[in-house]
Amino acid sequence: MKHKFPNATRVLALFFLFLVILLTLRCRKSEIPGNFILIEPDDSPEDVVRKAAQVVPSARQLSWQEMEFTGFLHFTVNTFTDREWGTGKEEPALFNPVELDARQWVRVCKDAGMKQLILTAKHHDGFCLWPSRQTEHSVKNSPWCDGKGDVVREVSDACQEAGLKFGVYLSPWDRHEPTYGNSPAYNSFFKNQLRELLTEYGPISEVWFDGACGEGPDGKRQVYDWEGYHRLIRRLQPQAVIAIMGPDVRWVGTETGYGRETEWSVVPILPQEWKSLPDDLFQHPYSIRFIPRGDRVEADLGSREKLKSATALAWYPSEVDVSIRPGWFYHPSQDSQVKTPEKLVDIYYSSVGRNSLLLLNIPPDHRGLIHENDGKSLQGMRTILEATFKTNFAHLAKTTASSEQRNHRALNTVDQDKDTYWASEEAAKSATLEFELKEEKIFNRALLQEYIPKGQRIEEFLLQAWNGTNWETFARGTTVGYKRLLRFPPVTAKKIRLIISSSRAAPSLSEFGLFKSPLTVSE
Ligand code: FUL
Ligand code: CA
Repeated sequence: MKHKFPNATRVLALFFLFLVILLTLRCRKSEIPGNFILIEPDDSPEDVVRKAAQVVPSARQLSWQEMEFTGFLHFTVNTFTDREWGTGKEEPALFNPVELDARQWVRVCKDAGMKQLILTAKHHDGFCLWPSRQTEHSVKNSPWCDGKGDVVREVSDACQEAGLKFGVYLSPWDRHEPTYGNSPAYNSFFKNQLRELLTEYGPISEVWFDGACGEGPDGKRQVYDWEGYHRLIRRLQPQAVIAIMGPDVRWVGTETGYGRETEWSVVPILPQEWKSLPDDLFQHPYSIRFIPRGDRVEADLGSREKLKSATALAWYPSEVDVSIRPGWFYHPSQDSQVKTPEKLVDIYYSSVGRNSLLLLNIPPDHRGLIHENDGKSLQGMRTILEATFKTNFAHLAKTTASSEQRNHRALNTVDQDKDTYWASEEAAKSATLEFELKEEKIFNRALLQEYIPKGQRIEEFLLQAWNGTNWETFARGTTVGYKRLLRFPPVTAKKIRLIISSSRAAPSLSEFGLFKSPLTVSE
């Protein structure tokens, strides 16, 4: 009798606990924001747009995006043979960068503002910049450091010392390896190489896979085990993004340095590109494995029109890869064709300023140093960008919005902290923000940043200045995303307003800025 009451309470408590667990499990898939979402056959076009606005970056995608500007280092036997693609028949003895100084590479790139370096550990010719145990075709059979050198080690150590992240490019296409074309044997060879890189060089933040798949000996075709490669990376370096032939980072579609004016980070995924898996190693929070097939090069990837026929959507942000020289590898004949600081700045606005990450290639020369001309151009680029962005005239401007949420006030857009943001009321699909500067200023650049941990929403906006009688439009744009930079002829004003005329869901903005560039050109 004595225990009856407590027992009943216990049963009741257990029942409620069970109910809570059940409800949490039921809600999980629809309520946890993730970077992949399925479109159901009965979803209306409005449902699809609403769903697109719910897709958010994974933690690894977010920290990748926040780097903004990173570097590529193309270096191998090609540097000594003056080629872009090696044949695989090069003698390792060719590789002898007698003055190699990875700290110089890192210094030059860090001074330019880069936050990560990706090294070609193995390009298509198969020569390994580290003493791989899987092949003899590597630095260990070169005269450099008497065969005891390791370029991957030098660069990863130098990056770690300088506080830069480190990534690897490992070409699946291998023109040297005899097993290439014998799919199972080569896949296991490739995974063993990948395992060496992922376990012996500290943290790896990006793995860059090119999709090239040339013929093997006797015309045999190699079938890559992408799922196996991805699985290995997720297990050994879970924080690393897998780029291009991977689910985290998308190739922008050109090698010119110019991204799309309208760049959606949420794009449709084809039915043959994804499947459900019993674990969630790949795509949070659904157990989805997504392997891109082919390049996405069209001008429009993610508009409402494109969403209409989608069966699944993923957060799949774009990376703009481009070389500072015409070639990816160093060629002495191109010493006078290094891109100018102005050209690099133009590329910066057209990549970082268009919701992409800039991956700029700086190929070390045959001495094993970054050439003086490349260093000079990078310095010049840095000087212009620093001069432009050092003073934000909108900082602490008096800011009002057509609507705002209590914890996400309009003034959060001018506090120079990208982690605080303004959010309009939930039902809004458009909004106006007004900024009153402390005094009249002349500016020719503007910055907008959406708060992407809540998704990408803005579809169209314009910027206006008060001329004493009217609001005059001086700039307009479509998507914003992580970062949008605009260039326009100088405007003199004290009051500026941003009209977000179309948005997929309640618009939000983490930062707004107005700047004056010393460059006279507006392009
Ligand atoms: C391409 C390669 O074929 C080039 O040589 C270079 O590595 C570039 C970044 O990717 O597809
Ligand atoms: Ca802010």
